[in-house]
Amino acid sequence: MCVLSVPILMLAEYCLLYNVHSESIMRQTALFLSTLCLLIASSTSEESAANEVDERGYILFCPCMGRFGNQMDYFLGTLSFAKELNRTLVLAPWVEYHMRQPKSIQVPFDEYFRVDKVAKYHPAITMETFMSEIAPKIWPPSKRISFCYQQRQAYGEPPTDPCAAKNGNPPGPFWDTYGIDFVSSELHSPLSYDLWNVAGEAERWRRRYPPHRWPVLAFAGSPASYPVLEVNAGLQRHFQWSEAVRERARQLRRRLLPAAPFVGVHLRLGSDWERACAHTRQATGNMFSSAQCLGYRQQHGRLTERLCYPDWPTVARQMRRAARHTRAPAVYVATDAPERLDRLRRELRGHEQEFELVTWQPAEPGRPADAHAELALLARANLFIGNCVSSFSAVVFRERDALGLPSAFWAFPEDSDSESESDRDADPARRGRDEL
Ligand code: GFB
Repeated sequence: MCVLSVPILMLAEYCLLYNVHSESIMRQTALFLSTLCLLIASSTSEESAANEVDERGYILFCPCMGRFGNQMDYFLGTLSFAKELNRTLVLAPWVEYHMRQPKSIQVPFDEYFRVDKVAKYHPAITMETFMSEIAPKIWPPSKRISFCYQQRQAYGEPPTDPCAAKNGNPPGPFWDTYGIDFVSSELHSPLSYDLWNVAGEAERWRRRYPPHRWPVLAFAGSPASYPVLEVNAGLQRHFQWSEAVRERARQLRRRLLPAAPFVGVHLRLGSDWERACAHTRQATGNMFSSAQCLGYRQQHGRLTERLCYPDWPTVARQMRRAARHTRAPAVYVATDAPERLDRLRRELRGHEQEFELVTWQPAEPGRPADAHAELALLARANLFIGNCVSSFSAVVFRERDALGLPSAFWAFPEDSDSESESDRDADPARRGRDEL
């Protein structure tokens, strides 16, 4: 029972004793105290949910591959994996690489996303909560075993540490951030992470690793596929930006895009991307996130270099169309290589009066572009044009898809040039909700 019931009773007694007849004062004070009581009770139950050991067990993982977009794909797959195995998901930190920092930086999950929204779908706690509240009870250093499908340590070396969970950067710094060392490895093959296409696989996992004997399954990597499986792409709706990211996106919008509506675009232009796109010439299937427009069976088209690295006339043409259709006075361009935008400005020469081209401008000089604020901003544009192959664009596309907002891709469909300029990229009936 709430401790505040005592003051509530005392208040009633006081009223009787001193003959206080003001019912409204009494009622209001009692109401205030009982609301406080409820609030305390609910926050204590949330805390205790995080403190209480889940008998169904836990899944830990390291999103040790790629940058934000890649990691997002792994998070979606891992959330689904945890749900299928019915274990609490320990939300790993995001792994980042900062200039002049030799080791990866681990950013707590909740700096970018709300834990409560994920946990509403499936039990989830952050790595920080797990290590401070749960690990001391069920995961002593002597029981820390890393899981991997098969031997990861270079062949030929004595298999003392087959999963090699802490070899290199980011795996070493990742686990070190939480003071985790592994005493041994567990190779779980032939059990795979694909619980959706292999019948009975989830049940086999549960039988081989029952939670009472294996309370924690700590994966050296992510128990998920890249790119994300079609069946798991919709889970993006459970990843809602933290209030801090939303506020930074709002500020960005207030500062740079005061007039609504606006078109948001992602141009992946860096030299790493240029090199990656050259591989499309030999590719036969999908590459990175290209299934988001081509379809998982490439039923909507085929992969081309132009889809991956669109030419400037195509970009300029699609931007102009989008601005016209949405009647947007501005197009916000998010890019990893702003120095390459001069080429776009040249391409748009003569059309400057049609819309304003807006890009990242730091609030303080020298601050690098805030990728998460840009993603949150793009997610709420009236129309979004992204790079079909990039997993960074895919984060925006999935979030908008969940909200029913329209998106298009550069140079897609392949024959889009042959269509009239007036009708294709934006469907006014699906015009975006204009809010952040
Ligand atoms: O997110 P990501 O996995 O997407 O990696 P791709 C690209 C990273 O570049 C992002 C930065 O996480 C950001 O840090 N970046 C890209 C941007 N575009 C923008 C932008 O518009 N604004 C800001 N602020 N930052 C893949 C990699 O990238 O590229 C693969 O994940 C590989 O591992 C491949 O390196 C070549 O799928 O686009």
